[in-house]
Amino acid sequence: MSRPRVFSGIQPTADSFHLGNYLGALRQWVALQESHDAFYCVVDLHAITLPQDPALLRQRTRIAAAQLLAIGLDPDVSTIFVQSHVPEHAELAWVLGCQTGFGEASRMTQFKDKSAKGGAQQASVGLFTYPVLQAADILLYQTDQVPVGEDQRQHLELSRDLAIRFNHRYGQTFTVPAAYILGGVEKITDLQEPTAKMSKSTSSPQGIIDLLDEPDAIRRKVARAVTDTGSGITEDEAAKPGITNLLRIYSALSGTSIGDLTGRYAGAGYGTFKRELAEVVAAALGPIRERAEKILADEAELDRLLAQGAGRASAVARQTMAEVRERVGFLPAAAVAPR
Ligand code: ATP
Ligand code: LTN
Repeated sequence: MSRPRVFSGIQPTADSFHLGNYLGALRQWVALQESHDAFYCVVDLHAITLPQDPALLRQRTRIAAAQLLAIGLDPDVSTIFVQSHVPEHAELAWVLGCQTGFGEASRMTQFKDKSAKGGAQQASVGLFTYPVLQAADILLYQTDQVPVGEDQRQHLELSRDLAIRFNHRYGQTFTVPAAYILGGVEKITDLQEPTAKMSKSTSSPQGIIDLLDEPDAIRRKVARAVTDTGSGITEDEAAKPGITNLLRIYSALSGTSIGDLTGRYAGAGYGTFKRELAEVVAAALGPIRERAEKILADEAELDRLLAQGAGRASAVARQTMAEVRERVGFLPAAAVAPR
């Protein structure tokens, strides 16, 4: 029996992924490649929905891909590629956009949040249709499951609705994807503002631990993490959001349960706990940073691996798109006659 297919994507919009991305999503991508036929995509088309710098985008696309490899995704096992290398994403997004209601797209909460930040009138049409492009990503590959965080549930629902609608209007064409909401995955919060999620667009640099941070930066950030009044290292999201977040990070990276950690640190001060946590984080991220640096030092090899991924992705995407063209009624282009 063939393995179920998973597809997921991540935007190349920062100089490094952060601990929230890693524990909330990317680490599960690695686990899934063993049991699934996995497609993982650096979604650079999505990254231009907000104002951006071209040289930076190119650089961040390579950095994103290098980190995917550095965390343990195997390019011979998973298909790892860059979205813009497979033009069918944009092509299918157009067709799906024509099946999407204006009101339906207007209800997407991520658009409301992101457009509100810059003033709704400044937001691009691309930001508005972002979830339609995401649906195209997923449906192109006849995806069974989409591993994403809870924040992406609404976009997943739209992808499902579009698949069902298209199949109904034009005949069975797309697999209807299921959300694979990552269970047991904690939301990692901002070290400086422990009630807000750790986020590359809203957290301050001191609030984020980057996957590519040097050990000294990690030690400094953990040492300065906001803790709660009083003492005691216990899990209590409402009363002790700071310590609770640090406990979750410690547990996720060490594999020790929170119960065992609170037992071990009963009576210990915040200082001791943070010093030991910093070493756990530094030890977990060090090898990832070193591998990413090595991969980035050989751009030609990285680009070759991405071309290999794009080749594999294209083979599937072309097939789906050929079917879509026929279903929709586009006239096949005659082969160009030799001169
Ligand atoms: P932004 O806040 O700028 O939108 P982000 O930092 O939240 O960006 P995304 O690119 O939106 O990062 O997220 C990539 C993946 O990482 C998503 O699947 C998301 O669910 C997950 N993720 C992001 N932040 C966290 C977090 N703080 N805790 C757990 N998972 C997270
Ligand atoms: N919107 C997603 C990134 C993303 C994605 C996808 C995730 C783009 N295309 C397809 C899963 C499947 C995010 O912000 N995390």
